[in-house]
Amino acid sequence: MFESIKEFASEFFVTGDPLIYGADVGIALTMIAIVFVLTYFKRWGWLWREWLTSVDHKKIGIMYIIASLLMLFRGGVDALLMRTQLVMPDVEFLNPEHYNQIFTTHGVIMILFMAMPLMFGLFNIVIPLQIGARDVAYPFLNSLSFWLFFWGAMLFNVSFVIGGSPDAGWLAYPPLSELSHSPGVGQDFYIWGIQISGIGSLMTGINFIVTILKMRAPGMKLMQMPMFTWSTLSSCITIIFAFPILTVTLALLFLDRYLGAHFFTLDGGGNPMMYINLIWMWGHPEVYIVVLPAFGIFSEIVATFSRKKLFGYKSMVFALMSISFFSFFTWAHHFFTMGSGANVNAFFAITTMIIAIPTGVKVFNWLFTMFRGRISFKSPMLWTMGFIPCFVIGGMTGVLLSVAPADFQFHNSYFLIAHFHQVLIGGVAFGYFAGLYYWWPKMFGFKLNEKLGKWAFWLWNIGFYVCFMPQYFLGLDGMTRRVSTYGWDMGWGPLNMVSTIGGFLMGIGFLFQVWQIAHSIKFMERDTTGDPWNGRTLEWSIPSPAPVYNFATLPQVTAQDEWWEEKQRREQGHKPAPQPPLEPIHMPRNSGIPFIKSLCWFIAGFGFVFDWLWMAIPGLAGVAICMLVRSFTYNTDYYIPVDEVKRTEAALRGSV
Ligand code: HEM
Ligand SMILES: [Cu+2]
Repeated sequence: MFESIKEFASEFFVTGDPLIYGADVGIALTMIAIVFVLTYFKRWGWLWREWLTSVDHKKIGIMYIIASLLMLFRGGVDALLMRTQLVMPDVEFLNPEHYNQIFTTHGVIMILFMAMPLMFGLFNIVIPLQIGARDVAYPFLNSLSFWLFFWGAMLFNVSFVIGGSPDAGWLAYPPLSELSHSPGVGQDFYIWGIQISGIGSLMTGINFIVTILKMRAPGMKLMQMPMFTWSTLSSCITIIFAFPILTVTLALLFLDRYLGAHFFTLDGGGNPMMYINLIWMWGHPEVYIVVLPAFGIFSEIVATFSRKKLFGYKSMVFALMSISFFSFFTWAHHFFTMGSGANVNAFFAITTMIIAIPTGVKVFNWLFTMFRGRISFKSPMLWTMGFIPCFVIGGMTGVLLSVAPADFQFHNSYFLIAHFHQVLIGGVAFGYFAGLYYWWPKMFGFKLNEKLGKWAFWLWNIGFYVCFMPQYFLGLDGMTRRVSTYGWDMGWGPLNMVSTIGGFLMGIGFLFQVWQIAHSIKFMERDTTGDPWNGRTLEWSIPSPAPVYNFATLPQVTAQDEWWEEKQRREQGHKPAPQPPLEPIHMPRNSGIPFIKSLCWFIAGFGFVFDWLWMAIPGLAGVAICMLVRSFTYNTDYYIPVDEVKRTEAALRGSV
C-alpha cells in the first residue's frame, strides 16, 4: 500500500531533478507568501471584489499584463537554460529529454502565454478609451476570456512539476505527439492548456471586433479610427478565422490520443501531413495576429513623438488588411522540404514574398512621419526606433527563407531560429514594450522612470544583436535547431558562446525593467494632466487612471486624431463645445462566474490529462452549472447616479 502510494507520488510529482526541486520549493514558498500577505493585510475580500470578479476592461487589462510578464519570466528562464546548455561544446547541463521539454515549453509560453496576453492586455486597456467607449461590447465575456486564458496557462505550467512537460515542439507534430511516441501526460497538458486558453482568445477576438464596429463614439467614422484600433481590428479578424482551426486540430489530436482515433497516424489510415497543414493554417496567421498590433502601436507612437500626423493613413489601413488576408495563404512555406512539389512551393513562395510589400509600405510611412518631425526621444519612441532596423533585417531574412530552393538549405537550421526571434523579439516584444511604456501613465497615473528604462532598452537591444546575429552564421555553418549539444570538431563553440552572452544581456535588461517598475511605483510623481505625452487620440482626453465609466459624457468625434484637433482649437481660442448635461451611467455588474467557470475548466482539463473521469466529470458539471446560473441571473447591471459622476470628475479634474 505504502509502496504504491510512493510510486504514484514519484511519477505524479516529477522529481529527481534539481531544477524541478527548485521549482517545487519556489512555488510552495510563493504560495505561502501570497496566502500570508493576503491574510495578514486582510485583503482576500478586496482581491475578490475588486479584481477576480471585475468586468472592468481596464482591470482585466492590468491582470493580463501582470500574468504575461510572469510568463515572460518563465519563458525567459527556459531560454537562458537552453543557452547555458549550448554555451560550449559537450556541456552536460540539460540532458536531451530535458532540452526537448524546455524548447517546447519555451516556444508555447512565449507565443501563447506571453505575447498573446500582453497583446490582449493592451487591447483591453486602450481600445475602449481610444474609441470613446465606456467598455467593451461584452464585459462578462471579456472577464471569461481572461480567466480561461489564465487557467489554461496554469494548466500548461503545472506540467513542469506534475506529471511531466510536453516535449514534441511548440506545434506538437505527430507522430511525436501521438500516444505511441509520447505516452506520458505532457502532451495532454499541452492539448488542454492550449485548448482552454485558445477558446478565451477566440472570444476576445469576437468581443473586440464588435466593440470596434459598434461602440465607437458618435461621429467616429471607420477612416477616422486611430491606427492602433485598426491594427486591433485586423488582428481580431485574423483571430476569428485562425483560432477555430486550432481548436479543431487539437480536438482531433486529443481523439487520437484518448480514443485511439487515427486522424494523424499512418496506421489506421490517417496522415500526419494533415496535422502539419492544419496546425500551420493556424500557426502562420498566429504570428501575424501578434505582430499586427505592434504595427499599430508604432504608428501611434511615431505620430505622437514626432508631433505630426501619421503619414499615409489610408495606405497603412490597406497594408494591415492585406497582411491579414495574405497571412492565410502562406502556411505551406513551413514545409517546403516535405515534398509538396515545385508548383505548390512556387505558389507559397510568391504569396509569402507578397507580404513584404505592405510591410515595406508601413516602414516607409513611419520614416516619412518622422521626417522633419520634432522628435522627442522618450522611452516609447526609443523602443520604436530600436524596432525598425531589427524588424527590417528580420523581414529580409524572412524573404530569403521564402525562396523555396534556398529553404532546403536553411530549413530547421539556426538561420531560422535567428530569423523568427528577430521578428518576434524585435517586432512583437519590443512593440509591446513600447506600448506598455506609452500607455503606462494611462493605466496607473505615473510614468516609468526614464533612466532605468534607458538601461533596459540598451541591454535588450545590444543583447539582442549579440545573441541572434551569430546564429545566422551558425545556421549557414550547418548547426540545426533543437540540438541539445554538439562536438568540438564542429567549430560552433565561439559563436555559441557569444550568443549565450547576448541572451544573458537581455535577461539583465528584463531585470532592469522589473527594477524600473518597482522604483517607479515608489518614487514617481503622479501625472495629473492625463496627457503626459501630448497625445493625439481620445484616451488622453480623460484623467489617468480613467474612472470606471471612462467618459463622463461620450465625446463627439469630427476628425482623425480628435483630441489633437481639439487641443488645436482650444489654442486658437475656441471654447470647448458645450457639454450635454450628465446622465446616470449604465454599467455592468461584477460577477464571480467567469472565475469559477474557468476554474472548473481547469479541473476538468486536469482530470482529462490524467484520465481521471471522477475529476473531469464534476469539472464539466461545474461548467454547466455556471452557465445555468448565469442564464438565470437577471441582476447584471446598475446605474452610476449623476451625483457620483460629478463627485468623481471633480476629484479627478480638481487636481488638474
Ligand atoms: C528573450 C530572449 C530569448 C532567447 C535567448 C531565446 C532562445 C531560444 C532558444 C535557445 C530556442 C531553442 C532553439 C533550438 O534549440 O531549436 C528557442 C526556441 C524558440 N523560441 Fe525563443 N528565445 C527568446 C525569446 C523568445 C520570444 C520572445 C519568443 C516569442 C514571442 C520566442 C519563441 C520561440 C519559439 C516559438 C521557439 C521554437 C520552439 C520549438 O522549436 O518548438 N523566443 N528560443
Ligand atoms: Cu509562416
